Amino acid sequence: MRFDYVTIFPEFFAPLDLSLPGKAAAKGLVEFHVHDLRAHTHDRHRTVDDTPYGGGAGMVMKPEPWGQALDAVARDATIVFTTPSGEPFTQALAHELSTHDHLVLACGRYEGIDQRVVEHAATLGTVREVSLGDYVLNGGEVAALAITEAVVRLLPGFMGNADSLVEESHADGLLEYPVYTKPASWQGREVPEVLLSGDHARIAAWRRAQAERRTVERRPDLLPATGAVGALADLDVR
Ligand code: 6GU
Repeated sequence: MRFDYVTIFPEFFAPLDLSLPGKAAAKGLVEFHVHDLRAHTHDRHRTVDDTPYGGGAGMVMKPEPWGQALDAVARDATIVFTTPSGEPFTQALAHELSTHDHLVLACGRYEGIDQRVVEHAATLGTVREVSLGDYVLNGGEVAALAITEAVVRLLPGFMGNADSLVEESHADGLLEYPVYTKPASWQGREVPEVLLSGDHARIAAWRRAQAERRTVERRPDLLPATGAVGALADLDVR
């Protein structure tokens, strides 16, 4: 799988050499290529932005450098524009993107990119406008790194242990249950007794109830309208 990044801050992508993406690259599972948008400007000041038509605050990224940059790297790719106005980035979208062999991450800054760039990109490849969540970042670079990490860890052959992919937060639509390791007693705080019991059925029921409780408390929006959340009623976890 190949990732291309178009950005005015190529230095933001130094972490791709580290940690998880770095290991995937070392294994030959992925390639990362970072491109400076300003390489596609032609004026002395290497201008990438201008004032918005119709007025208003802030600056808009100009179409010409973007058009040239995408023409150079994005043919037949899936082109992801990172923007707070995009569709939410989810684990489902990470899975989908992980099946594509060429992603181009187009990182907007300022108030956004001239919308005609998105239309042009759709003539080159498949476009997604994607947001990390309901808050505003100064630019899409950090979002592009987050998307990269979520996608790369799903690539076949990357994770050592397939179970750790299945048994994680959101894989079953619930938040993850709390986890513990040794020692069994730490600073007067005890690991829940059930986890030391060796009773695998009781442990599974306790974990399910804990996951449901967390989801009810923190992310009720993830719960199905009815049903599916039953273990809470059976166990005294509150
Ligand atoms: Cl993808 N970009 C920016 N600039 N802000 C965001 C975001 C993306 N997702 C959440 N906030």
